[in-house]
Amino acid sequence: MKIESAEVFVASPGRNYVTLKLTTDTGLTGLGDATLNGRELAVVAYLQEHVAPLLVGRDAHAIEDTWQYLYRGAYWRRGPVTMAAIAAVDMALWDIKAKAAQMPLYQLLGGPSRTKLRAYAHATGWSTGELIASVQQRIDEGFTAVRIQPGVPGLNRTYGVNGAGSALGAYEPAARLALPEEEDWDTSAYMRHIPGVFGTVRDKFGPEIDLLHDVHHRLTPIQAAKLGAALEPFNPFWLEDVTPAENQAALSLVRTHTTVPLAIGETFNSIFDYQILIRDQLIDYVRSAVTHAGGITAMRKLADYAALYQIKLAIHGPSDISPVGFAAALHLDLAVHNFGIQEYMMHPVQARDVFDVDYTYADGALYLSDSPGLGVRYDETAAAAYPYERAYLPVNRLKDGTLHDW
Ligand code: GCO
Ligand code: MG
Repeated sequence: MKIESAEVFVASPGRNYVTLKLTTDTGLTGLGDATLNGRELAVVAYLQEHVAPLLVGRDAHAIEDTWQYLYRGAYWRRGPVTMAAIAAVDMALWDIKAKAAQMPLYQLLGGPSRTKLRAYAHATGWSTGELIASVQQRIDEGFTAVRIQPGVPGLNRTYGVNGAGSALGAYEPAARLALPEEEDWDTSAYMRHIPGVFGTVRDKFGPEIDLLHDVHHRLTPIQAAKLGAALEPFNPFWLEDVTPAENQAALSLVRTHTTVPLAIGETFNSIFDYQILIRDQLIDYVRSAVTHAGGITAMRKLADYAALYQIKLAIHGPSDISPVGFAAALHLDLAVHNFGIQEYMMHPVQARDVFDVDYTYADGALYLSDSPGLGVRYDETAAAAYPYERAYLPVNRLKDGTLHDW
């Protein structure tokens, strides 16, 4: 079975998505997600100019060899653009192989290791009152794990919150502006505010519900250690991205001072980005998206490496991972032994016009169907009605204007 064509689609049903479609000489098609929020067209060009011409004529079944060919053959290794392009090809080839076998993809990854995939949703609100209402709504929807992101007094906007009165789950950070939106940040105000928010939410909802929080790369290691220690009485399920982790060793300082579980890696695109974090057990959850870390082939290897150290998968599942990349995550989640939890931010309603998915949500968990492959179909006609519009993720500045991590 040979690859006959490789087509790249860019559409914006509610937000930008990049989708790769591979077609074989036997008429089978496979889909891959190549969406890199704020840098979509870089991946489009990489695929169209440097990958698609190499794929035509290749054995569609040779997934590992194609992965190695695209990874080592580029010479310039790793990086979010390269690994998103490789991920899209990899997902599409696994989709094709599973369709050829007439099996859902998870069956080719070892079969089901569980009956359902526990999911967490985002609760958000500028005020603690709004946040409480948002948590209640997620509980009413059946979630038993909720990420809580409040506004910070004195700031105009902050990560995870659209601002007062925004619709639940409407948080879309990428704005279609000529330049990235500039948000403001105040670490001291944030550090003073968060423990009280956790206390109020715990008082309201009790000890059962799992509460997650995303620090979004904004603290120094010692500040992260201090926050972790301060939140221990409220038993967080995890603190995510407590500090920028290119310097993986920085997490050892955090680890020394707090037992709060740590989740890292949504901006990572290679197993090597995790090597010290996993080897030294500095984290508890691996966060990369299948779309950003080289696809199913790479994520499976990462999952198995993490499993040696009792570290679990918590694959990145925001609205800017397309339903194709999200479905790929679910197939991996179902098959691996060390599944932790699946982020489920949901997609814009318009995305349903373009992506027809077979996965479902019910009572706090996600479920896959037995349809062959990834279980996602892409409507190219519908996609054409949503043309790409450039959108940037925000940047962040401190009160004195210093650029800070967003
Ligand atoms: C998360 C992430 C997202 C990112 C977004 C960037 O935990 O889901 O932090 O909210 O900010 O994916 O494009
Ligand atoms: Mg995050």
